[in-house]
Amino acid sequence: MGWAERMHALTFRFAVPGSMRTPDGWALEWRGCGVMGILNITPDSFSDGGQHRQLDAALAAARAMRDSGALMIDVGGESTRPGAVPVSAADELDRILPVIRALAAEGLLISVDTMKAEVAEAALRAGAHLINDVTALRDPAMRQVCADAGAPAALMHMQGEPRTMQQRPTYLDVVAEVGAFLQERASDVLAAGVPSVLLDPGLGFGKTLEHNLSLLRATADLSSLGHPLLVGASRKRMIDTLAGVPDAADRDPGSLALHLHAARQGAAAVRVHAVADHLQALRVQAAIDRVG
Ligand code: HH2
Repeated sequence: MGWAERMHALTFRFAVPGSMRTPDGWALEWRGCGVMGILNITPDSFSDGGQHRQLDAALAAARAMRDSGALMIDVGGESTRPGAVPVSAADELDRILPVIRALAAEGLLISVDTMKAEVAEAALRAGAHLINDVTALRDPAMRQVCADAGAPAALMHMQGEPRTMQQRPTYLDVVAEVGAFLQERASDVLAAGVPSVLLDPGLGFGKTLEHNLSLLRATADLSSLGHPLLVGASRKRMIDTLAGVPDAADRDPGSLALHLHAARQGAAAVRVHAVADHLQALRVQAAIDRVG
């Protein structure tokens, strides 16, 4: 079976848009590589910072992603770019809650990009369905929030912390270390009662260009760890390093190249800014690669 026919699933303990009832809860299933649309409600995100501060602008962007065929929308209220300044839980919630409430009322599938248990709990209560945590639920309170709500989590690998992570990333074997970390986190989180997980190698999070390329080349292995793999290369600095594109907003062609590679190697989803462009390219690539 080719990548475009491969089925992926996340399980929830509550009904979410597009899910089916199963004996243990609800399952969201999709075929091929889904697209998670990025919606940052921040002044300082490296690519779309400041664009969605008005509620109307945020909702219009999310609806356009949904209409293009996004699997889910990833709402974030705190930038994790290298050197980002942390924000309080109260400020993060002020930014994201109105957006989550409005999108949930419109039936969109919503993930929330946060590192804070307090934010995750309030976001799930406001109608979000999944938590995307770049610290992989290492905070026991985060695990508890997801387990209590019956919400899945995206677990991302990061070496160090956002403020300093790009200073001197070092690994003996980046693919083995990231793979082992993701497996260990998945076991821990599932044992705590979280219903299902996405795994994410965390491109650019405490990684040099060579580390990122090694991980991308190993997408097929990382996609075989027993959980759907999420890959996020959208507009990241590695594209500037590889192709000389200093302005993040101009990096969609490079993002597409990296994400098509990831999709063809079995990634279950890609986290992207340019949702319509990605769906167009994925559909064309799927047609070429379809077997039988
Ligand atoms: N990358 C960013 C943020 N969250 N989550 C996952 N699971 N994987 C990623 O690769 C990832 C992530 C950074 O990108 P962005 O949200 O565009 O920028 P910022 O952190 O500056 O808001």
